[in-house]
Amino acid sequence: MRPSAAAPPPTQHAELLAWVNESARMCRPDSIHWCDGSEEEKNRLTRECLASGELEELNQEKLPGCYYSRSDVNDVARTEDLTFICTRNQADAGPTNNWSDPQETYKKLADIFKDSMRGRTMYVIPFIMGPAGSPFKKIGVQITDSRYVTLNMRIMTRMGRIALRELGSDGEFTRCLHGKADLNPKRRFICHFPEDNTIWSVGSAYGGNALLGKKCMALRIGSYLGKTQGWMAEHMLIIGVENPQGKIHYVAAAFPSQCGKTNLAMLIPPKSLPGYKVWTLGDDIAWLRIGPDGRLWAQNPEAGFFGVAPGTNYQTNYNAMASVQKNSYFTNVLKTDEGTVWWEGMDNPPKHGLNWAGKDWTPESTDKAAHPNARFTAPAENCPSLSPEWDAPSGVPLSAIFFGARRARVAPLICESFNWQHGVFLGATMSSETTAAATGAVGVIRRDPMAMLPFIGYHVGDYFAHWLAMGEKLGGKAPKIFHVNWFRRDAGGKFIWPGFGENLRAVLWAIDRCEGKGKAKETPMGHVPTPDSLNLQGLNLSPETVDALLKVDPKDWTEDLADQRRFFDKVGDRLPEALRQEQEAFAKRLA
Ligand code: GTP
Ligand code: SPV
Ligand code: MN
Repeated sequence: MRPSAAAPPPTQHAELLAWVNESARMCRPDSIHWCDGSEEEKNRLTRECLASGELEELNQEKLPGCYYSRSDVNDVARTEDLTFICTRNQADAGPTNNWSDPQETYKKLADIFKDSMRGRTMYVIPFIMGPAGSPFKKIGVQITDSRYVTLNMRIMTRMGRIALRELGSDGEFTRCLHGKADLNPKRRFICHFPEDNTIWSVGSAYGGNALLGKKCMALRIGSYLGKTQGWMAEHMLIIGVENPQGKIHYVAAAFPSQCGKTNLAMLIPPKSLPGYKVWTLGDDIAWLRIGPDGRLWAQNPEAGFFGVAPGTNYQTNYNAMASVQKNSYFTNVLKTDEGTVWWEGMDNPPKHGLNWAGKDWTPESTDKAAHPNARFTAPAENCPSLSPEWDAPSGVPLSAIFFGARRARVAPLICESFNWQHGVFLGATMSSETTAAATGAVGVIRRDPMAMLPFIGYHVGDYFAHWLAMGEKLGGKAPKIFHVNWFRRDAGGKFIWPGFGENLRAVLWAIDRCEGKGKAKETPMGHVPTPDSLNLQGLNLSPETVDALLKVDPKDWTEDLADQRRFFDKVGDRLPEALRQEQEAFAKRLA
């Protein structure tokens, strides 16, 4: 018998105990384990995962503490079509979310959860989103029958005893119930009950569907709590940009999934920009609050990185590569014969390995080595560029907010909004090409307001209104808002901007603008840099390319405007009037 099976629950929290018991009566696990977050617990779970095949050991000399996992082939990305916001009133979920009735949904999912943990252990994972003691932090408790999920939660959140201590005997927590069930996509549902502070997720073990602290709690439930409590939960990285004189500006940036957040978060300045340094504070989620000084402060609620593997290498993202050299998990990449990992975009492919689907792979194979959404899970503390402020209880004050899209055409490299309200308009009308982070077609342009389309836990119109209301409160202390696009292509389909470390050049222009410097040209979309105001030293871009990068073509934007209007019509009568007015003003400037 396992020692933990008989251990008494390590909490007096009556509501928590009742909920765990109730969940156990439904799911019928063989045993219940309350996670304490200890090394001993990690080692035991790892041994069990190795025995069951949930994890495979990697070469412990080259990658100490690293393990490999292959997911079910049908369980490799977020499933937005199976993700629901379950509010009592259907209208409150808004036109961009799938909705289902809370009572019916609890019943439908209870049927799937019923007896689903027989033969398995139920892990109870108390966790904190945010540093212990921080005014930003929120507590969640995840129940899961997946050891892989438990081990990943251990990296992505502050979990175990520390969270129970913070919770006390009557603290509030988000109930996060997760079960693998049979991993059948037909019986897979990711359901949020914002009015009950509850998440039920069943049938998937994939990151965004199963590590419930992340997208489900920190964004969908978080955005709802933020709306009611006066703060914001956003799909944003956070960086500190230090200039050669040692002055640091903090910037948060919202880009859709697989559109460059982790890369910008870990940016290494190019050699031709000596003396600059970028500090990493977060790579996916930011919680934003107005501080006592009236400025907007940001904090990363997570404790690790769940990053995209393909495309990551020592040139494009040195800091990510350095972060995954120890105590990390790799999911759906290629495992080489010597027990290391490989994926598309890394140099020197191995002669042979087993690919993400477990098939023999050689460089001649037509199959992918790694799934396009293959991921690594790495502790934040592994990152060489991690900011000393990353877990500061109060967060960091923002100078600028970026909205960034992946667009082959139309959107310029960088554009500064005229003011907060216009910046909210730029965010609200963002569109971007879809990626492999979610199931469905890749490369299709879709409206993705604030990079939050799949993550807003309530009505999108109310969400826009909340952004505007936050701006009112911030007044003159609001960060400046910019729109960026690293992904413009030429007629042959090649990226015309080198991207990655070179993106710092656009960031530095934005910081210049925050300091009242930096020349700009007014366009219908906002202020774009004059070619001479961007530091392009050492880049070898032709003047034509620079023009193409900074171009705001009224013809292209008039086409885009038609689609924007359709989107605003879809938002319906909860669309703030101010955004309609911004749209009309934009139309006038274009004409
Ligand atoms: P999620 O974790 O899904 O939210 O993604 P993310 O926004 O953190 O994106 P990430 O930084 O992981 O980048 C996604 C893909 O885009 C990777 O394959 C990167 O190599 C690639 N990428 C990132 N930045 C750039 C860039 O500036 N230019 C180009 N061309 N590709 C980039
Ligand atoms: C994303 O899809 O935006 C991710 C990965 O960051 S997941 O955690 O699966 O949402
Ligand atoms: Mn993300």
